[in-house]
Amino acid sequence: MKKSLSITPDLFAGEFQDPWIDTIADDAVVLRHFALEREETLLAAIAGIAEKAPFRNMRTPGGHTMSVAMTCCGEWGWVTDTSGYRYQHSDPGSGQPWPAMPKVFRDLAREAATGAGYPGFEPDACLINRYQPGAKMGLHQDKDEKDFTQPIVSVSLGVPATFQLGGARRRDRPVNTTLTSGDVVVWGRSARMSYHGVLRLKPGQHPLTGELRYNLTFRRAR
Ligand code: MD3
Ligand code: FE
Repeated sequence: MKKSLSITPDLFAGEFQDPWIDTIADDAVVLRHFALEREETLLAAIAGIAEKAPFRNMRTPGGHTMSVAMTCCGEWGWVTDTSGYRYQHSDPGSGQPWPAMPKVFRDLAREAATGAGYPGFEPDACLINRYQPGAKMGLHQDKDEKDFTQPIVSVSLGVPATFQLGGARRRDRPVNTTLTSGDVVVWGRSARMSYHGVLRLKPGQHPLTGELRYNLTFRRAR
């Protein structure tokens, strides 16, 4: 198609930014599309990890089975069973150490943390959550880590989800934000202990994950 003049790019020059930053609360930012160019690489790495440490629906201390399936990589993996929540070196399913954290994971977590104002973040734990349609995560705090001055980095892949961010108290009214594939959330300091959760995953399709959503959560456990 021939165009005599192309004014649109000039009109909008400098106005489209990809990625861009949304602040969702004090000390909590979403780096929109930050991981978009790494989606396929990240998903291939998840598949490799799941071959060695399959996704499982773990039990909570209260005796429920989580609707989100999980696996881990890195030095420490987060697990739950009827005796409680904890970090451990080995996969309870196999007794084997968790698979190593791939360089693409480590690099992404460090770059995102740096971009959000936390240079030098070196995660020693990566929890990989897998949501099927209908899966959800109720409001909770991440408090099984040792050093709450360390930030947390979370990467969304696949079908979009509604993320709820509350405050320091469970009763603080949460604000909702949609996290789409490639979005990276970084939170620390005053937001580190905020309640948060994920609403029931709505049926959807993503070209690379089908009906599924994955979330990588990078933390410093020890
Ligand atoms: C907290 N996973 O595994 S954390 C978890 O989508 C967990 O699977 C979520 O919560 C998931 O423990 C992603 C996302 C998040 C984002 C912003 C926050 C947690 C936050 C801001 C403040 C506090
Ligand atoms: Fe959490």
